[in-house]
Amino acid sequence: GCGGGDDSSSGSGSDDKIVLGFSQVGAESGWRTANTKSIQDSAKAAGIELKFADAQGKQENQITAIRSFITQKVDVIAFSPVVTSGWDAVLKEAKDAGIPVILTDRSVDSQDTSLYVSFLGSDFVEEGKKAGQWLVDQYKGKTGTVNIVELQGTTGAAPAIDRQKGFADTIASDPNLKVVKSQTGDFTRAQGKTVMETFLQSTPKIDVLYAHNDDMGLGAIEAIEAAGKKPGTDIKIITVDAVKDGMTALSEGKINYIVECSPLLGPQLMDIVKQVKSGGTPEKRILTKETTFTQEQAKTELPNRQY
Ligand code: GZL
Repeated sequence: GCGGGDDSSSGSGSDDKIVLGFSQVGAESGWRTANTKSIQDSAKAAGIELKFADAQGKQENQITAIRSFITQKVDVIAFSPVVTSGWDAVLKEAKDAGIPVILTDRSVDSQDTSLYVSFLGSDFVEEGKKAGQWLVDQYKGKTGTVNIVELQGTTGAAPAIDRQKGFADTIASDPNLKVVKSQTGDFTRAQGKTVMETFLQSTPKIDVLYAHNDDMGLGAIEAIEAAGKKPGTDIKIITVDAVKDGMTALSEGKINYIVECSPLLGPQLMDIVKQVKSGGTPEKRILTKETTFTQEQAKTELPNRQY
């Protein structure tokens, strides 16, 4: 609009530029880096002023950032909640301040769903099911126990909770498939390697690794090779994300199957922001499109990967 806005109006002077406050989890993985780039590039392309805060993986930093956005009277707040619980108070403050909130990537366990206008992100239970189904198919008709170790994502994070659930529910159909160890590697390469080292020391026979993201899988590959075993052959590996490094390992036969989880949420997020600002009502739950990749598919797909 022209002229007139009072001096407390948000934005950079002109009061018709939308100001979006975004609180990001951190920079723990290749997926997160790509997600941040998608949000920053899309805001620029959409002419939306982005106030971006990196929480270094700490919930209290996200809460502080959201409170700061409220004080600055941004037009819209969006964030990727590092864990599912503990958000009701700050989301109520945003609601009371009349600032709409959009969840991206990860969800919250708030019972009051009026605390956010929309949740844009993957179905992590579905991702876990896809991972589990591939394993069930691999071992169909075979006998003998299959020892699975699992590298969980960040404790309390929606993708960690849901990927574990979807996988467990699906492999339950084959009593030979057993998760013998399951521990968090916090979605990072470094911790994936460290935890895999302890799995290798404590578990004589490991047949399969299920890692909740590529980065932990890639760290585990380093540990597996250091132990003189062949990743993808001695130990089958399933991961989630399909970032470039993961897809490269898949094409090299070090990973056996990757369930894609798209980080490219920026364009859809900006559409939702504009819709909300123009008085529209976005879908409450917006799913991202994603697929799965085998070793064969990785070879052809790799050149197309944007992240
Ligand atoms: C999933 C996202 C997860 C990725 C990890 O949407 O929250 O967090 O799978 C990232 O790579 O760290």
